[in-house]
Amino acid sequence: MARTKLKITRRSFLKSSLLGATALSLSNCSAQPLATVMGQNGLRLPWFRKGQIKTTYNYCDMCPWRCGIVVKSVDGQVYKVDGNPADPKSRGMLCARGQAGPSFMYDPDRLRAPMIRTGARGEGKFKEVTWQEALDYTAEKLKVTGQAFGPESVAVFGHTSGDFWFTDYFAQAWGTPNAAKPSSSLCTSPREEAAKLTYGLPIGGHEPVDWEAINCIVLIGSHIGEDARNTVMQDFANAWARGAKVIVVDPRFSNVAAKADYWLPIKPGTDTALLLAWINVLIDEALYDQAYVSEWTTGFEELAAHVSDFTPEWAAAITDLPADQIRATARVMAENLPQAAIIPGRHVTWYGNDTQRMRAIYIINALLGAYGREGGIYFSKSPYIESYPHPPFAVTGSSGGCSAEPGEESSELPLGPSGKARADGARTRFLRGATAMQELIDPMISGEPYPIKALIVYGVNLLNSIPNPQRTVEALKKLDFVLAVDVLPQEHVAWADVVFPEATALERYDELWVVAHKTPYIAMREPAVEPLYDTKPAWWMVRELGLRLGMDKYFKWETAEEYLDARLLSIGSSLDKMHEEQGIIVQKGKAYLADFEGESPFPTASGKIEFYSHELAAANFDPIPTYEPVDEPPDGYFRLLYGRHPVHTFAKTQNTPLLNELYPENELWLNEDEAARQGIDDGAYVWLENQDGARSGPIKVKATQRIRSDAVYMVHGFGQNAPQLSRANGKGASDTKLQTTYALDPISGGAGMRVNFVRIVREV
Ligand code: MGD
Ligand code: MGD
Ligand code: SF4
Repeated sequence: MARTKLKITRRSFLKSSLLGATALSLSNCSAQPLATVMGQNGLRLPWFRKGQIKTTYNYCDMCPWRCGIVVKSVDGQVYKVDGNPADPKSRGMLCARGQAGPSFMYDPDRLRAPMIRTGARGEGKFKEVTWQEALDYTAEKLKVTGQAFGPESVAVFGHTSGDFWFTDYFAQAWGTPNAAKPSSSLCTSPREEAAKLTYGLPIGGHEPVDWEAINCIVLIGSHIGEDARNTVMQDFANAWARGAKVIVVDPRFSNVAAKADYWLPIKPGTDTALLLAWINVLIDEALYDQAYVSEWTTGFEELAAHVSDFTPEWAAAITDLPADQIRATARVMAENLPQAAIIPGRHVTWYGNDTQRMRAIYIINALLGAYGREGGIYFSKSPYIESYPHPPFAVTGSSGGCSAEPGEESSELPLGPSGKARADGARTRFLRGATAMQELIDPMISGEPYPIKALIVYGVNLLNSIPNPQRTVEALKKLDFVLAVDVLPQEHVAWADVVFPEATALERYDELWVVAHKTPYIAMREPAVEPLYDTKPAWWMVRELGLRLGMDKYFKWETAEEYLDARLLSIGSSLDKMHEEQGIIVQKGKAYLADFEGESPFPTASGKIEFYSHELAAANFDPIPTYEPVDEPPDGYFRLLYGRHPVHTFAKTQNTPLLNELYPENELWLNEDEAARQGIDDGAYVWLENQDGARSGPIKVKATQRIRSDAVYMVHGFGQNAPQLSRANGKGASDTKLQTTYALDPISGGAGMRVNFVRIVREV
């Protein structure tokens, strides 16, 4: 198929709108057909006058927040994406990245046809083949690997919203417990594990903050505004405009710190000390919600004794924050209880002791009486819908992650049909229902505890998402077989034996998006246009592989429509009906304590929020959070911090034409005084070298007072080494490549990534 050269820019978008207005006025003053008049004037018809507008419903795949969208296309071309007003998450609004969905889809660098490797691994040399050849070849490789080493020797890594088909459906039907999502152990696993340990419920994909009535918002390393989740920004802005107090704890003066009543520029890695001191103040000054604590919590006496020495003065010496500011902020929270809460962060794998930090956060929220109270943290409920009625899978248990919803997770450790647990099992103590992705790399290299010989990578940016990519490359060299399923020729694709090019979210049906929420809801994805080039959806790929691998009993459905209709029938709906109802089904929630009519909403062993965890004590972990110091940067080095940019998602959108135009390369935030001390000008290019000698590409310095002098900061996702990505290749520096080490959180299996240090190098 011919290359589609469509360049969409803000200017051309505005121009097309203006052309629309011109066309309307021209059409009024002429008897000739509009297209003719416009042609005579050197103008083109605006998209919405080109033909019949087709409307389809979908959920945005430009980041894991997955806002409901309405897609407008004409004659097989997508022109516009709007927020779906019926969707409780987008409420008719979108962020810049969501608006750029069509730009992502029409990226001319997209993968176009299935490919089989011809050169050496990593060389990126492939031949285009038919789907038949690619599928037969892949099925044969998987069959041989499974027969020789057992089904668990195939690992499946998956992310983006189509990952269900590979990471959940295919992996479980095939029988491997080694299926993992980066959104678990590289992102949310400490907050999920801490939540289950403390109050018995996971947080789930949608953080249950009761934004409408909250009066005091505390953000710890959550940079709303740069973390540009659409409605979270709107919710925050509304609460702020209502006058809610805002406390931001961040070593960097983030965008949201600029809106705060209190900015606490904490020394990186010392947050647990601050949290313990806040607990100390709340208890010592009897500021906590005493009725709530006595009714709904256990272990208060132990907690009070534990924190008695952790005074603001004690924490001040550790955190670099003034003791009176620590005291003052604790009092502000208490003045607003129970409409006060520390927002559960999202990317919380920081220093390796992250579950304990998250537990300290939840303990404070409980002292404030926030759980199940209006303006605090509500209870999410999963919507009711049946699974597709397939025979029991060979492995049960979810691979977890940002998108795992409460009620869908299994508390059992998944076992393969050969009785082997997942290969990371020995290394993590709890991590229920999820696998630590980064811990599966070692078995690929060492063969211990048993060999992993083949890897399926679906929608994971393998070399830009997992710390220590140098080790991942070593694993890629050792594996017998690698299948990459992606839409773009990302860096890791060059290491695959077979490449399956996927149709993007706007071109395919997908599993329903089932969201635990205050108002539980289900969203649909239907294609707006036919897939471009020779691309196919994941559901089709797994079915074709399944049939070739003798897994017919799981693939009785022939099309995604058939599969989805079977699920929707269980709630009296169908794809057609959902389409008529704007693509969304909303159910009734159970958000507050009052909705439980005296029953405990906390499914812990005690039925209460557990300040003291007997489960942790039994496993020889601290039953109440303690502060553990982290390593200091060596002389001449800075701690490497990283985060989001509002117009980019992880390492996936740097090549998207519209977004690349807005922010083409990242910058190094360096304290202005440090820059002056080292004689580095604002805007100069430097290189970074980490504690293990790993080097970055050149990065432009942003000399600023907005960051502490012991740390530097960059936006994640840049510095990619992927020659086929014509816009992103080699632009900016990669935080991942400077993360040659991580600190494993022994409770959640999370990979703490903020334990790397860099020094500035002036020449290559
Ligand atoms: P992305 O870079 O978005 O991140 O980890 P990833 O999900 O790996 O990679 C998405 C991949 O999916 C890309 O290769 C993209 O081309 C591909 N893709 C996009 N759309 C589709 C599709 O429709 N189908 C298919 N098959 N592929 C598609 C995210 C993870 O990274 C997370 S959740 C967090 S919070 C961590 N953040 C983070 C960080 O901030 N810094 C560092 N250094 N590492 C991090 N790792 C974690
Ligand atoms: P990070 O981006 O890692 O996580 O968003 P967040 O959960 O907000 O946040 C980094 C912030 O933590 C920075 O401001 C940094 O200065 C601060 N920080 C660093 N070290 C410390 C420390 O020791 N203590 C404290 N208190 N603060 C520290 C991630 C979230 O973003 C996720 S997980 C997803 S899935 C979404 N991804 C995403 C995206 O890719 N792009 C955009 N634009 N928005 C996104 N929103 C979501
Ligand atoms: Fe899409 Fe933006 Fe919503 Fe993420 S926050 S799902 S990118 S519109």
